[in-house]
Amino acid sequence: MDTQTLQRIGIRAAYRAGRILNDYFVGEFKINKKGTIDLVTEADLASEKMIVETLRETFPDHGVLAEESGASGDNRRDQWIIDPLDGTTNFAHRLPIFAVSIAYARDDQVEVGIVFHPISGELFTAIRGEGARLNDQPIRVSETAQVRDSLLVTGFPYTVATGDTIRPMARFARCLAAAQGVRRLGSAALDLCYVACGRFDGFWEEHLKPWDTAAGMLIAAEAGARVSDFSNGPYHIRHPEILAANPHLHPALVTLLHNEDS
Ligand code: 2AM
Ligand code: CA
Ligand code: CA
Ligand code: CA
Repeated sequence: MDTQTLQRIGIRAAYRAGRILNDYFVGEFKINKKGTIDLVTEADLASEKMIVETLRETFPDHGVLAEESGASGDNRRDQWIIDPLDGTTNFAHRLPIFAVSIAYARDDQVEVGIVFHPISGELFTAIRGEGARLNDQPIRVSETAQVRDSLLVTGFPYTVATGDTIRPMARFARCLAAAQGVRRLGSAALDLCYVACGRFDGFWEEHLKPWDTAAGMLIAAEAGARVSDFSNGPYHIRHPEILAANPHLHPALVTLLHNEDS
């Protein structure tokens, strides 16, 4: 199966899901709790169903790893990694910062990444080795070279409610003190895409899942970002830490994040 076809069908699924999310966003939807602060809405479920059905029309034998339904199909060679609604907390509060994230991985290597922000119509795509695009135009990371001039973005780990707060907060404080500014949008997929197109200069977060980062990290990497863990080790979608930044800033951000006492 050629990557163009994989991308085309993935985009079809993202557009169909995006239409569903936009409709729910201005209408009524039920919200359920998966944990104390972890939400799932009817929109997450409807979006995921549409994505999986659309992919299965063309790729009935491919495996699926999706946030709400987990892993299905025993094909690990060809796998779709899906977040049907990245930014559910925003969505539930009617804050228009959420996305659909769809990645195709072969033998656990992400080959195609698609992130769609249905409110704006912005579609971010990448094919491994072929660069990244926003609405079909090539995109690049920023050229910002000094941390002092950089706008960074992060997410707070959800373990903050129950577990380790000291180290994540120390990292946050160090970056906040060093940067021009730090933002917290609530959608890891969009954070990575906004690094890819240079709106942000760097992004870090921990405790993310494969469906949060699979598409966005390929888009960022193909736009020229360096993607690693906090100690400049290799990043993989099952790794708990991710740092993505333009190559000028990446070493300085590793120093800020990977501090002796963190
Ligand atoms: P979600 O909206 O798809 O759940 C924001 O920091 C990132 O963390 C988002 O990508 C968000 O994805 C994810 N996230 C939100 N709530 C979470 C939770 N309770 N546990 C783990 N990840 C969560
Ligand atoms: Ca997510
Ligand atoms: Ca989600
Ligand atoms: Ca979720």
